[in-house]
Amino acid sequence: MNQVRVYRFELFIFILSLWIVSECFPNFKSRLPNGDKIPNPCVPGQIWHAIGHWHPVRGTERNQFGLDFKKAGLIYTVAFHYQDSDGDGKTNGEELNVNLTSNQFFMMGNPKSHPGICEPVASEKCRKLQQFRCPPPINQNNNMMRSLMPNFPQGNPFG
Ligand SMILES: [Ca+2]
Repeated sequence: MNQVRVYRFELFIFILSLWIVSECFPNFKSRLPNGDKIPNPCVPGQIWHAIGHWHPVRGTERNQFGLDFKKAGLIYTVAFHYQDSDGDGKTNGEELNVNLTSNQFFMMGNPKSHPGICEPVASEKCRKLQQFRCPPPINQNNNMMRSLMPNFPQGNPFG
């Protein structure tokens, strides 16, 4: 019976952690045009979910894009659109693939690059601009993903 309680508690903690992770970023992403499609500069084909941070899924330290967006009041403004947060020579609007016409923003397609991380990451220019190094790719064998998974007791908890 105690094993069932432990199992339920761990299941609750697991669901709670998933909810916290899912609730932290969608609001931030939804405030930016194309914010939910930012390409991962380290792993082609993957999405960088925590756009304003130095890690693709964790709310770690903010990158300059996240700091600038916070300074803009978490609103995609004209000034923020023309800002080059990561210093790579492309404006935030260019990287997000957003045009400004007649005071309206238009998404022109998928984002072209990450507006908070200078790319290509390993280039000499970007290494001078930022201390960023690519984190290990995320997959189910990754330790970070394992740390999010509950440690269920062995055996049948209902047996
Ligand atoms: Ca840029």
